[in-house]
Amino acid sequence: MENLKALAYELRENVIDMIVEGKAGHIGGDMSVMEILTEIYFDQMNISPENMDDPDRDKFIMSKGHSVEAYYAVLAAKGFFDIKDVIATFSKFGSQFIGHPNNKLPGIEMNSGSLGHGLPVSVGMALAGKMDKKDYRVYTVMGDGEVAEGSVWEGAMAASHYKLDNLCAVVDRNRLQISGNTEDVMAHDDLCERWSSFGWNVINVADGNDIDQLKAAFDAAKEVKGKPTMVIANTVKGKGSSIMENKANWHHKVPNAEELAQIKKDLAERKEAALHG
Ligand SMILES: Cc1ncc(C[n+]2csc(CCOP(=O)(O)OP(=O)(O)O)c2C)c(N)n1
Ligand SMILES: [Mg+2]
Repeated sequence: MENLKALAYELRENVIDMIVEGKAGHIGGDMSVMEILTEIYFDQMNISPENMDDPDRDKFIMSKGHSVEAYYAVLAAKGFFDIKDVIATFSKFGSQFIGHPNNKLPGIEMNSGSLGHGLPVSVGMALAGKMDKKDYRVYTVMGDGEVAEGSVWEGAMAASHYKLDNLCAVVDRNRLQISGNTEDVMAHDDLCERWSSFGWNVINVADGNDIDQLKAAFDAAKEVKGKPTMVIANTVKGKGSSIMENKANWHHKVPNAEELAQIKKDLAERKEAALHG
């Protein structure tokens, strides 16, 4: 599907099916991150099942690993595995599609889910790329609750110290984490200033669920020399259905029959609007 806006809604439908079938899932963060992953995988990165052994291909780390359902949907759409297998087995005993990313699956570079580790590992990969004189880029996506982890800031320091302009990190700035509003749990509303004071080029994306705005940010990041780029993507947790949007209790939740009907209807309408808008 060439229309990435519509694709992001179709992938959300896959996520809902996974979560309902598997009776588990971090639904809110899956919904907020979908355009970020779609734009990175379908427009920015040089990566496919065919080129995984190419030392020059781009690399991606899903640091907010609890949003694995969104990650599975995107990887399946890229051809790494069959979405039917994911939906049928997600989170079930014996399934390879477990509740956090694991690197035994094709396309997945790093086990994640313990928050705060994706950026430091991405820094290592980007530094290795510089040392080996490779042209690949490294992308990673963190949650806005996740950036309270101390290891994130060690990675931030190292990335600017080593001038890693081949590294592009994203914060899925949905303003909610597991227990509520990020500003109540660990305030960081000056997120842009913090990252720029750590020596990063910072791009604030006003609507982080807008493919066009994300594209402009990632395209601009590629032109920046001597600094890593942080894309702060201002998203909506639960994006796609008003019953989930901006609601902390949808961080991890399985919709009941009534909620499911509403979510499916809303997603289908938004997909239709994206197709014809
Ligand atoms: C080190 C660590 N501490 C705690 C958790 C439990 N946990 C899972 S998701 C989550 C909230 C994350 O919030 P955020 O980063 O904002 O993610 P999003 O809103 O995108 O779902 C927490 C605390 C974890 N996975 N890892
Ligand atoms: Mg969050």
